[in-house]
Amino acid sequence: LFLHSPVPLLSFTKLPATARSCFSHKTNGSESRSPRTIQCMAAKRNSENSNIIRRTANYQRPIWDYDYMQSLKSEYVGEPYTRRVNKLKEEVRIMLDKMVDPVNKLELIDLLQKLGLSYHFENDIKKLLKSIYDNISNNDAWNKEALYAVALKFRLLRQHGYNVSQEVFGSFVDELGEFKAYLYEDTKGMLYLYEASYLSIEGENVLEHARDFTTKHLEEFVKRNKDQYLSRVVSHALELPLDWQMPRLEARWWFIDIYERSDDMNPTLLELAKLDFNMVQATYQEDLRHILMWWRSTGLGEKLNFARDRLIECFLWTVGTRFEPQFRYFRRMSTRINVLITIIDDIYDVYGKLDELELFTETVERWDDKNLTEKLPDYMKQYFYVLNNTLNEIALDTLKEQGLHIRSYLKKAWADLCKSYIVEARWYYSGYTPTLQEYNNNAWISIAGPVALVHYYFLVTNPITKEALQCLEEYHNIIRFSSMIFRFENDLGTSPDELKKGDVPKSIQCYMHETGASYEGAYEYIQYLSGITWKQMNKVRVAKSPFSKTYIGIAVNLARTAMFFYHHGDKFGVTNRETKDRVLSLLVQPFPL
Ligand code: 0FV
Ligand code: MN
Ligand code: MN
Ligand code: MN
Ligand code: MN
Repeated sequence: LFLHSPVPLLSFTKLPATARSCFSHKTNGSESRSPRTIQCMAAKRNSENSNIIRRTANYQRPIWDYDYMQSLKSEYVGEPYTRRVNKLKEEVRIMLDKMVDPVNKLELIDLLQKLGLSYHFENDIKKLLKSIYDNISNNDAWNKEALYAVALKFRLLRQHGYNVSQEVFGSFVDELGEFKAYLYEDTKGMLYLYEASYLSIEGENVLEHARDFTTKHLEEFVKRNKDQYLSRVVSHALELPLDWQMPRLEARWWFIDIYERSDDMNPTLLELAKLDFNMVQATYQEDLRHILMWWRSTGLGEKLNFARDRLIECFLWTVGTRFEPQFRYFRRMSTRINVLITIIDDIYDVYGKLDELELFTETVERWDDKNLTEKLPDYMKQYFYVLNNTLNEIALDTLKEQGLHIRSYLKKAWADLCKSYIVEARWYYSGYTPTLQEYNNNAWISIAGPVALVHYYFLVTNPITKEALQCLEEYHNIIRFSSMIFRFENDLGTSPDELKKGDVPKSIQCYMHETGASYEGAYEYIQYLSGITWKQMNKVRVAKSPFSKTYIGIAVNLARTAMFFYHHGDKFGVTNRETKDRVLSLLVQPFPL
């Protein structure tokens, strides 16, 4: 299905002049070319061994003017705004307290989540969901409720880590397990059941079945009711279900495009959503100033100009994983990690020669071995120094705050990453195509989810526990599944261009090679594997865990952010289209109040 949100977000042409100036005016040849045509070019480099042929992906230059991005300064900071937000929050809390019917309360919580406001009401929400879960054995009450109410309850409970059973849908299915026919006319029920089905766990047949037929009925509904309000909500959901959406983007979509026009729009909520959005955006602009200062200080932008310079996009990724304003430290540091990952990936996939890559891998494995470090070619040396400094800074912060030495955990994660990269590089240089299984066993590490999530853990966790450290080191299933989804989605979005520039065969190509499937068939199969992995991750989300809700949320959001960046192509490598609009609306432009 290729429905897109019917009302586009702010488009570039409609922006005021000031907003336009945030784009870099520096151009090079690659910008005038179609961004999808990535050409395989041989570049010559003068070095010890002159005339080395290197690949270059000819990536677009950054589209953002970093001076402009660094100068962004929102007016939405300080007393009067905080006071107003607090007053509105109080009103919402009173609203929630006054509600008698638990279903109304759940609808309000759902709305608060969609509008990106639920982080203000965490305790209230926790208490309410706990009391609902504790009363779950009271099946009679569930049996009397409408489909949408049961589906909503089911989804919210699972989203918050409660392992509620699919049996709650028992009263809606007949003896054969078919949903009863009268339900097909209930579009709201169908929609809520559809969204609930994305919280399902492997083997939950009722929900699997529900996903198929709700999709079918909702597609028909959209066809029949093109212009309706509900139909816009439904097509948005069909495009990407709620639980797969990157939260901050979803919030912006809900209050700008949808909630304002809803019949039961509540002005207090709408005002809070908009004001809070602008205030949170102000903290992003502060984050950006820090990150840009760091980036300039590294000198990597000039030195490694063959690699993707995607600072702003890496920050957008970070906002995708934890958007709430209090996670400043996480955002500033994790963006650095994302940037460093992007560069090293290009060194291995594009620019580096095999012997350099072997040397770099060994250097990272041994880390403090000066003999190796000194042998690195200049471009790698500078990168490695920056990497080392960044890790030391994070390790020092944790040492100061918690008295713990975490450097070995960070180094090991980078060693694992580089070892997975070198496996791919060797495959590439020997022209080998692995089986899908062989590829997957390596690719969930080479996507960099594990290395990212190991760092993210330390950036948001205090106190760090022994048990969690153990699970982190073994790459707990929440890390594995999130990374696998990231990998599958990345392959779906990036492998066409990767093949053109010269890269190892990715999952689609391995599967084609192994089974003789067509491109379309293989594409569908990898999509299917991504879907299965979501179900496996859903199981982990509701299991007992050594990790905090904050951290589990980050792992899930990493997969959601991958869904955004790679759904219908590569929005990370190619950023002058949809990604540009999203950066503008989430990071640059306050919502006019
Ligand atoms: C790798 O892209 C890359 F740069 C990513 C995934 C962005 C970094 C962001 C985070 C780690 C959050 P590419 O498609 O080149 O990756 P592969 O693994 O296919 O080379
Ligand atoms: Mn789609
Ligand atoms: Mn790559
Ligand atoms: Mn790679
Ligand atoms: Mn890729």
